[in-house]
Amino acid sequence: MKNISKIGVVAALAAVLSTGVASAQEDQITIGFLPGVVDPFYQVMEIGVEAAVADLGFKLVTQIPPTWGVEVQTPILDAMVARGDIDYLVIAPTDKDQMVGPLLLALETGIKVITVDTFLGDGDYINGPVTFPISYIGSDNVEGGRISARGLAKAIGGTGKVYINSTNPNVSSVEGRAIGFNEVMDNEFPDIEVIGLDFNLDDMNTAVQQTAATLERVPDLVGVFGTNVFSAQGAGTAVVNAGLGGVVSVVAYDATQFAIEQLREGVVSLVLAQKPFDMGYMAVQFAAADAKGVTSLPRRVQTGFAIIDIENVDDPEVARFIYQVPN
Ligand code: T6T
Repeated sequence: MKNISKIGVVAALAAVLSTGVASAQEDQITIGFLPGVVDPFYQVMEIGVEAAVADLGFKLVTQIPPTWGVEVQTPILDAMVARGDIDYLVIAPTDKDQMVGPLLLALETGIKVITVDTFLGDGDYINGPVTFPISYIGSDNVEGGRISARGLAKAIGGTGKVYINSTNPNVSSVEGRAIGFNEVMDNEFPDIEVIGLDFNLDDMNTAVQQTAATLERVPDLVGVFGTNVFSAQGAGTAVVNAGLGGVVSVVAYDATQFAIEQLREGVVSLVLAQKPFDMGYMAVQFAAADAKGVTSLPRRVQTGFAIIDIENVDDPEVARFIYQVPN
């Protein structure tokens, strides 16, 4: 996969911003926003989308699936397409292969696609099997998995058994996190054993049960990697319920208030904050740029992380990336 230079991104955004006041043509642009599920991560992304839409004077149609999955997201997508007024769709595909077909149908009706947070195919929109989206704007999740592994390894002193709780197969984001995590554990920490991975289907209660079962089955477990909001919250809850807070260390992907509380309590040792506001805001800016005729938009933008631990959690420059959502 190609890395996009910062210069490329800045040039593209400058092209948008230099247009000044939104033109009449831009005013007519309607953005469809279809994230993966209701959760704090996508709520912050929605705030970013709304901010950019307001700044550019666009229209916005948002539909948020109540649960994760192709079977839920596809009919919502079809209904958005059937409206006939969406120009650009900002979507987090819930499966890297199965959402290709439904999105191609949307494309055929003239809707241009920008993927955020998750990608289609292998995410290489230049040379990969899927090239029709304008761009993928999101985290480098393999790298996020590597960061998580090093954080967990440090917390457990570089030795012992650890476990991964994740959401679904074939989702680029969480799949990448597990790949990066396993890669680092295999290559850098010979005394750490990854004993397995469970899929909780994006359900926190399932994550609690799975982690509790693993804690019983593997009494010498010392660490858990929760690959997203629900996985990490479920893992942390199970560890606390078992009275193992501070004994079994949890690394939490996604900076929810819950994860931060557990960091302060010593249950979680590291929280990886993604930048969902940036993903949402930039996706709408990319739509604006494309509509203006910009042809050199980066096909992939990595939005980066804030790595939060007990030492820096109160530093405003770090704390600003904790997901703040309206109650
Ligand atoms: O971790 C995020 C997102 O990046 C992932 O694709 C799905 O789960 C979350 O939305 C958190 O619940």
